Amino acid sequence: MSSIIEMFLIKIKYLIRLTIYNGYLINRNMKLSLVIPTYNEKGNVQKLIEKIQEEFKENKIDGEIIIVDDNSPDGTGRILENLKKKTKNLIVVHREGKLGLSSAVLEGWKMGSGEIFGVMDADLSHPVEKIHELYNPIKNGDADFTIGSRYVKDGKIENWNFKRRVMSKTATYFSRPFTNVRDPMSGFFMIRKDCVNFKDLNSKGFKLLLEIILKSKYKHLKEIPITFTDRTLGKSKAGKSEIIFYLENLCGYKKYVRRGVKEFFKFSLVGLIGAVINLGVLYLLTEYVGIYYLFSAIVAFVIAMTHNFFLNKVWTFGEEMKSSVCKKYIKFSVISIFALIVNLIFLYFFTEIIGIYYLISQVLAIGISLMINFFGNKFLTFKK
Ligand SMILES: Nc1nc2c(ncn2[C@@H]2O[C@H](COP(=O)(O)OP(=O)(O)O)[C@@H](O)[C@H]2O)c(=O)[nH]1
Ligand SMILES: [Mg+2]
Repeated sequence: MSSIIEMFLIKIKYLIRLTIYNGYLINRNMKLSLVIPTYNEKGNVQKLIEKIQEEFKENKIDGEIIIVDDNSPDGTGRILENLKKKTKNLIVVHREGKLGLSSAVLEGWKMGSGEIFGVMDADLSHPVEKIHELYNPIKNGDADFTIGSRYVKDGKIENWNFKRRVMSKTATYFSRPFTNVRDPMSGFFMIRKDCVNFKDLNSKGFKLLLEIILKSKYKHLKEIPITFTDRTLGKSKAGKSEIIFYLENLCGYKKYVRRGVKEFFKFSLVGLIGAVINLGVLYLLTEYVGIYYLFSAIVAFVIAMTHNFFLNKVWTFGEEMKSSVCKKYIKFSVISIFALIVNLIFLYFFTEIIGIYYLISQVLAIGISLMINFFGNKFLTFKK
């Protein structure tokens, strides 16, 4: 009886909290502080600001535009000062020199008085008419982080040359160990201010979004498809130093590597040690104990597999040493033997049917059986 009352009270509390929380999010017209970093964008800023104002008006967005200019030699700063006189929701921050895109965005946000922080490029590459699609889900409480994404369904890139496409895709692949966000390289995103952990952000160069994805406290992230169009005026500032900054940033993200990726590396390492044990035992039993080599091979396989099982249980998947050993050991053995059979089938197929040199075939076959072994054991033997 008391547990029914307890459940009832928990439900009531939950409903009250939900009403207060949603009421707070939906009824208030949340203000947007949209930061735009500029460096030599004199041909673009005026048109961009006009388009943003239209978008704000059409969609009833309470928004301010914060432009952070790094003393652009082309005079962007002067144009902005003139525009400021006519535009009441425009804030212009002048910095003394080219200090980088990420730091410009962070400095702009510090000036913002909104509850939602946003960022977009000045060169009209990001579709201004999508601002409300990023803003509304946060305002309505359906998301606390939205990203204008080129790499989700219906997202596109127009007019980028082959080199730019390859560079962007490669940078995105490098981010995969850390996040499953499809476009963590985007420069067009919005986030609820209270999710951002300012003191932890120290990204250098262009790629602030990835750092925010890794270091912020958010629950619902949404990627909104956008069409990114290459600039028609001015030049890109993305250069070699941005690549170096990006790699430097990645080196600092070690502790943010996704659990599945860590598990895969540990599992592979355990397999490698297991292979050495297998060969060692085979050699010792055959040469020193004098057992027939095919029997030694069976004993070696069982010893290596047992080693792999316990090390994976405790180290790779973080389980207690003694919990349900028997059942799991049987599952692990079945999957390992199945993976071994698949390995042999592919070794035969690649060597005999396709005609690949047998050692190269074996490398490919090991790759396939490793996948079967890892995913089979992760989801069947050691599932959480
Ligand atoms: N304030 C500031 N803005 C920058 C800097 N580097 C680039 N930007 C701006 O950041 C945005 C993206 O830069 P862009 O050159 O278009 O990069 P791309 O789109 O990757 O080719 C544009 O609005 C640039 O004007 C910088 O060092 N400081
Ligand atoms: Mg650009």
